[in-house]
Amino acid sequence: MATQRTLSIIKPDAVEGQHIGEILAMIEKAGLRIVEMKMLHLTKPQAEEFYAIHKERPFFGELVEFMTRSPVVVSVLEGEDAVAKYRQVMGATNPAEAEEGTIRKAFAKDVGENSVHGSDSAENAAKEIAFFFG
Ligand code: 3AN
Repeated sequence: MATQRTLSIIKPDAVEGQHIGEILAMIEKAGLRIVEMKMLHLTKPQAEEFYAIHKERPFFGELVEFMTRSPVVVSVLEGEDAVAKYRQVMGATNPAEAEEGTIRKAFAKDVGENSVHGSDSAENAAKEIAFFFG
């Protein structure tokens, strides 16, 4: 498997809980390199565009509200098989199902406020990296 890039977002719940440092440490310990990073406060139109794929889902309004509640930390991670590796470090979408040692097991409250986002494919990673870093 070649070197890949993926997009990570540390979401408002984790920023509010002051877990940025611990989450970045977990990412680096997993062998992923942080190659770009910034903190920003998403606007409603930005959050709606980023999550456009979920537009028809019943939780869309709640998701946009949550993602615009506080700043987020967006980063590009690089490494062998980075997309799958970061999904592993994140843990399951529902933190109740997340494995011990994962970010969501450690910090996430529920399926809505689940602390981190990671791209789900190399194709989406390229789109999401372009969305935030041009
Ligand atoms: P993942 O973030 O693990 O890729 P997705 O793509 O299914 O999971 O969901 C995207 C985001 O939408 C989740 N991170 C979560 O914040 C939100 N979400 C997913 N399912 C629900 C739900 N049932 N209720 C509220 N928010 C949800």
